[in-house]
Amino acid sequence: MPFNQPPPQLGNQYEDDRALRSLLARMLPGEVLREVEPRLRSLGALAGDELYQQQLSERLVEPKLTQWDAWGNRIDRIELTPLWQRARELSIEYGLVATAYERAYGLHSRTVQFALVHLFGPSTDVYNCPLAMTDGAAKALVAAGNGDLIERAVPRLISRDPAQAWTSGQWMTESTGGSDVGQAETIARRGEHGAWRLYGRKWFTSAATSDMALTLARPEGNAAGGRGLALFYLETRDAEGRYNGITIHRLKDKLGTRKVPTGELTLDATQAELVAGEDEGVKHIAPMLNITRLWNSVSAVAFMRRAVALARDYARRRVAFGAALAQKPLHLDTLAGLQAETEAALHLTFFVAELLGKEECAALRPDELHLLRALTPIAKLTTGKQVVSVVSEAMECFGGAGYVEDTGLPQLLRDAQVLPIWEGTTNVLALDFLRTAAAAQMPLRKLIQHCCAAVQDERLRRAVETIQATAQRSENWIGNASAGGAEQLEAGARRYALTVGRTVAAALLCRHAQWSLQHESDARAALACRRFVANGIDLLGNIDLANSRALALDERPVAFPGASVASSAG
Ligand code: MFK
Repeated sequence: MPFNQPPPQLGNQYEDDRALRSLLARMLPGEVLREVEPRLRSLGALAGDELYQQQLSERLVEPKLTQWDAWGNRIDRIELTPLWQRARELSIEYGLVATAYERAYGLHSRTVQFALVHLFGPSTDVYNCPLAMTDGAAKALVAAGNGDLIERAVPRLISRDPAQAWTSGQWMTESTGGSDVGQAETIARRGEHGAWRLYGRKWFTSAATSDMALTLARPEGNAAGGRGLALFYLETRDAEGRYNGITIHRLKDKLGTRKVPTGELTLDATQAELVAGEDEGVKHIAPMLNITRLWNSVSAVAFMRRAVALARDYARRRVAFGAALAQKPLHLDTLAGLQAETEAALHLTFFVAELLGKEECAALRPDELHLLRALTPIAKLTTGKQVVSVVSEAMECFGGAGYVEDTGLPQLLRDAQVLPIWEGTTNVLALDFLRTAAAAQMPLRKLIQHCCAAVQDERLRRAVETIQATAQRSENWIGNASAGGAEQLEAGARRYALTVGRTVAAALLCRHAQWSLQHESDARAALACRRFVANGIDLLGNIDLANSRALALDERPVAFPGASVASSAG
């Protein structure tokens, strides 16, 4: 018999996730946890078995766009993969969007929702994408206070009835770009009886199969830029099922998220309704962006968790150089670093989810509101960077097998790679964080102090000292950079934002570690905290824009000062 390597296997993805279960045990009141655990357990079982197997067996199946029928009629029919069809049913049954709006668990509803999403995501081929936008659309419509649209669309977006439930698209990106949305070229014209019609090309529409979409367009005569755009609501089909002036040209040929039917489409006299006034569209769509950004963070954590679960299982099975990988010191050190990154990301993300849940129950203090605004982009950009590096490293834990398509492992890396890109790239979000940094500085300082003060265990003292020192360095940096001018501030924004993200994540993990030592007699979160801090949380370094320009553009530097060459961060 030739030697065959054993494939990795997954167990119940709730029961096996010690870090998630410990977090929920601290965050949720006992009666809430008791009520939701059967659902978490059953979704965890599906995710680790049936859905995962279906995912592997459908590896090569992709959504299909058929533009014409046999008789020459333009139909633009998109067929979803079978797993996506199953994911739709399950998302409705498990209330992956509904849970947040039903508020059955009061201010803990978001925590419960995102625990479900965390289990569901990695086994459903990025069906999180339409769910995130559906949640975001409900949030934006409610925030805009448009009674008609709230009545018409929100009950469908949050429905638990498959016959009623809708998903929404978020159609922002045009060929002018996905970041500087203010350049959008879609025009809105008011027709007879004051009805609006849209004309333009949307270049990256996920997912093109949605029942409705929120989109940006410029009412004719409005000023250029983001403020001249208005936020519109449209339904993709009329009562007879015909497209509402929408032509789908093709599905995007993407590196990953290949099961997501992302379309390029044209709007031609598409009927639409204003959501909230005739301008300030970017501002009105921001509540949607903040929700999708949090979904992005949860998806990043979930992908990390999946990659580590597979690599851990494999380490116990795979024998090389005379022993299982799980016995090899260097392999253990590698896996430990990945687990620590995953746990820190989990605590950062679910802290934001907890703040959101409180905000929706009017239970947030004003300083926490600033935290929610600031930590939403911070969690997204921090976890977006972590997930690519963790999943890539986890692939390496399989050696060549991790690089082979029919193991299903490469898809994980390709899908993870979208997370730092869509919903605001790392740099765009770092700049978004800067908008909020002044108001958030004091609340962030208080949060870190509060977390550190909760830690009494001596074994965590050095980690706490590093967290406090890094937080102080960040404050010094932003103070100096603000005084140094706009260019200096912008040049360091990414390093600053990532340092804040990693510092807050470490502080939250440390606080949880103390709780877990006391209430669960479990030192694993403490080990994760120490390891995460040792992985490095300070990415500030010295920033010298002139040197960066010389390096970035490969030009001879005007000067070659010593200090910036000694920069400590990469
Ligand atoms: C698993 C999860 C999956 C999710 C799947 C989704 C798939 C969809 C694929 C996509 O659509 S990807 C494209 C996503 N595009 C983005 O995320 C846009 C990225 N760019 C930004 O976020 C820019 O910062 C932004 C477009 C918002 C900048 O535009 P502007 O026109 O320069 O806006 P400006 O002037 O900075 O802000 C206008 C107002 O909005 C300001 O308020 P005020 O008028 O009161 O000053 C801002 O404070 C406010 N604002 C902007 N961003 C905000 C916000 N308010 C709250 N939260 C925010 N995030």
